[in-house]
Amino acid sequence: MKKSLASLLAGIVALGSFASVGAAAESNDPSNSGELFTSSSPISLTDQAWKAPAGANPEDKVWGYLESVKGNLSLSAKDNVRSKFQITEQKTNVKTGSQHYRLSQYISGIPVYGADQTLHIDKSGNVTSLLGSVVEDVYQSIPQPLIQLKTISGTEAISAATHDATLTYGLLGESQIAPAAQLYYFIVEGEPKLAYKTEVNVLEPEPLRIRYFISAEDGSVLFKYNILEDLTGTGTGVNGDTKTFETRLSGSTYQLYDSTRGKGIATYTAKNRTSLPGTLLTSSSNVWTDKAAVDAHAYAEKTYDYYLQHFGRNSLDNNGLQIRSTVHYYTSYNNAFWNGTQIVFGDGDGVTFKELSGDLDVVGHELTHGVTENTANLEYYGEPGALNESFSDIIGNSIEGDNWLIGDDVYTPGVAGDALRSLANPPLYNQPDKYSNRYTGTSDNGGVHTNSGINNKAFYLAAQGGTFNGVTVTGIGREDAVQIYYNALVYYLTTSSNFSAARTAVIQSATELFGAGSAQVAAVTQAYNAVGVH
Ligand code: ASN
Ligand code: ZN
Ligand code: CA
Repeated sequence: MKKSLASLLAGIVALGSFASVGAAAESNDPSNSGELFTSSSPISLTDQAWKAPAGANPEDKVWGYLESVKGNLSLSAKDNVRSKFQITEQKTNVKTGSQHYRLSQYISGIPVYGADQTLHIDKSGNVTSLLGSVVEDVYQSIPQPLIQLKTISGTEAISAATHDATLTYGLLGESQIAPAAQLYYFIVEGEPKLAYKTEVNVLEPEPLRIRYFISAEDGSVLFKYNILEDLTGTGTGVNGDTKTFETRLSGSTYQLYDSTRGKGIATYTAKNRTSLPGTLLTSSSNVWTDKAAVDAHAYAEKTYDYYLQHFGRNSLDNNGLQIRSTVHYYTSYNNAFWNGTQIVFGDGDGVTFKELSGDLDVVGHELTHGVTENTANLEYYGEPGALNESFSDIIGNSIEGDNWLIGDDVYTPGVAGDALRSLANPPLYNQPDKYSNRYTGTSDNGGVHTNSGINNKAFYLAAQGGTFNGVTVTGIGREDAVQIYYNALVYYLTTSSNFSAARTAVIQSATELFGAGSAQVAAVTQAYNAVGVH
């Protein structure tokens, strides 16, 4: 059951106007609900005709004034205002000498949700205005026994909310605010109900701040909405470029969390330590200054979008898997990695690397490890390991799509034009570009970051074309090539695939996508011939 907040609060009347709560209340979008309590008519009771009896203290004035305007508050002559309202706050503005009161309407000692007021006494001691909302007269004739219908305790209401959120979002993490439940009269479609207001506030499985109104009669959910708002943040990345990305507002705190893609994209900081995922990044403004975090977040979004737009893939598992990144891992850490559940970025030592999230092909590389794990699951050792690395390079580099280099945007900040690896010319960075030159030792899991150059070169030749080792390849362009390689990774390759199996897989994939006699099949066949993989 889901009712609009408009209908829920329809029984509440703005002071003076006695009209409905206003245009904002028409909206079914719960994120607009904040307007409900500020959209009441302008100051309504500003008549200063009432004069306080001589010697009355300020609180007496509050009650005396309310008594005098009872008719405007939908109270009957026999009602005692002291039993219908309570003063909840009193503050004096030292600059003006005015006293400001906050009140709430009560029925049988229980506050009415949304029916609160402010009352103002100027420095001369005159009541100047009363603003806010009260419930209509008809709702005040609540049968006394309503409170007797209460069968649910506050603790049970909290459990009911937790249960409901768990059904929607899965197992919830630790509460960020100690759960509490307050009992109110809550107007549901004109009917006063006894309800608890409570909140589910967790960061896991995703940042949630859901406000619940739980029936005190039977524990059912009368109304709920997520207080968190989706917004677009801006920030400057590692290389000084300004960009936008999706964030969330929780209360007055912005979170580096994008709820608009799959099951979310969340960016954390390890605060230069090593526990993961660390702390969800937050900011008091939606302009973000943590450059490494800005890039990790924005590039995770770009990677998600690329997979969706180019391959129709919904995140790493094709089921919206939440993408988590942690920046500022350890100190001066010169690497980035996929740990089986999330990606992690070091800040670099400033000489070999700057913050590693500052390069889209690095982010795309690490996230592609997550795709591989969910598809071919190529063993991260020996030839399958080198293929695993190569597919991360190929797709990561194609997401950025501006050159054939890996890591050029974050590698050796003091040296211009170099990179970690090159798909076009692997030997430039000490990788083989043909099978006969492969590394056969045991370091780096049997050279996974070395022998990847062979498959990288085959991809490059298929895409770009060229004559290599006496073999001429007519290039088919990066887009066709990456479609073929992605399709091979997802459908053809297996845990133990070696280079020869990759050749077969890529040719079969090209045949599936473009046909047996196609230029694409010719290109990938010639490309593997050129790098000596048969
Ligand atoms: N950055 C490296 C990679 O993703 C980390 C590693 O050695 N696995 O390949
Ligand atoms: Zn890798
Ligand atoms: Ca790059």
